[in-house]
Amino acid sequence: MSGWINKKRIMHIDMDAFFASIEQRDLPSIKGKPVIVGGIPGSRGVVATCSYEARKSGITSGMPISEAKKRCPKAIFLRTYGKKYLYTAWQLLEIWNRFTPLVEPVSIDEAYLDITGSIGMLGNEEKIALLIKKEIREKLKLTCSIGIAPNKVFAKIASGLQKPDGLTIIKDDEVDKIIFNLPVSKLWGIGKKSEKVLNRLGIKTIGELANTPTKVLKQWFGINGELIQRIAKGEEKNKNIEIIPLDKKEHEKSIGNEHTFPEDTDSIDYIFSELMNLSQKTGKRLREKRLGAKTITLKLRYKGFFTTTHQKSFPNFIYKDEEIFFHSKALFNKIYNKKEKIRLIGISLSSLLSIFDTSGNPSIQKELFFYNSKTERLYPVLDSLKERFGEKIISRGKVLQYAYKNI
Ligand code: DCP
Ligand code: CA
Repeated sequence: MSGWINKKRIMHIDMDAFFASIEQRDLPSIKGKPVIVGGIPGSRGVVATCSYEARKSGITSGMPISEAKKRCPKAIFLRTYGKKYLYTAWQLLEIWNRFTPLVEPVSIDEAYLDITGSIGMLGNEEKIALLIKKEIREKLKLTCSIGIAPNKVFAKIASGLQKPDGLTIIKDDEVDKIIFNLPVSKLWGIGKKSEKVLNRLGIKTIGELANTPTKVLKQWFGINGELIQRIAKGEEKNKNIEIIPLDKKEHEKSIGNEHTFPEDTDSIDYIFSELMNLSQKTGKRLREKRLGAKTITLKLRYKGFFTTTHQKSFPNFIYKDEEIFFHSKALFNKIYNKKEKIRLIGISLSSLLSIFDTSGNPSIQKELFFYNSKTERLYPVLDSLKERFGEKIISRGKVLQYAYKNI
């Protein structure tokens, strides 16, 4: 197999039982005990995660708290504490960024690091992994599992092979022996359904999937057949398989929506209801792309086709529908010439920046606002954290900022 030999060394880091380990760290009396984070019995929540002690009772993420209580009555149940996990995620990013500039966080507790260029400077890859583990253990009192392989797909598989606190290194010439003998279910993107189909075709291992004629896979999976085979080969052709640091992620320059009224209007209620509609549409598109905006522009076209725009910029990023509506309304009030009817109204958001992608937990996803932790970028991060979480996190942020400057 030649597709995966790319001379790159990619590290995947995944924190162990992330939310639960943070809680155990902060409350030593629950260390070594089954801890379930997500809600307390009697609540209708689901398990966000649980400690490895609780996993022995078959508790999994997404399971209703009531079911978890049945399976493990002795467990300690805790509500999620999003801000704390967010802060820890931020501290992790600080650590990772010091080992290579090529860090791509993929969820609240996971990242890919391209360490190819760091190997010469910092020693061999095992040494780098052990240094990262040591730093996380000493500074954050947490453990992680690390996988190192020639590409992202195999590195992610590797980090999962020896959890918790694992380190699995797969050299180029070990891919056949280690990765290709694993079941296809270990592969990113292969769910239970696809696994069943593959098994029925006699394809049980990743190696068998990599070597199946593409034609056969296309027959069963359509265009996805080609994709899953490429993933099985760990090929780098797919752009998604390259490391994309947060500050290099490409996105549009602006996101906007316009509305032409069926009839020209000067009804403020009508105009504002359309403005709300546009705010929701624009906000949704912004959040889908995990972006925040620093500038909003309002466009008005009058009956006689005269068009005017006005914009406002903010020190912090906006991304909520209410924020977009509030600011577009203020712009409207400022520029609307009451003598003429309106033909078209539009909102555009620009100066966009990536909001960090998280675990899929919607409560955190809404709050998590994150990008590359280079020093100059810390200031807007601090501002946005302050706005959302108050002074407390900022005082901790300042400590971190100070620490960062002194590294
Ligand atoms: N999470 C969540 N809801 C889910 C899955 C995860 O809220 N359905 C949160 C809680 C986890 C964190 O995201 O602690 C990271 O998710 P992981 O899948 O990496 O799980 P853990 O880190 O908890 O455990 P593992 O040691 O298996 O990685
Ligand atoms: Ca994890």
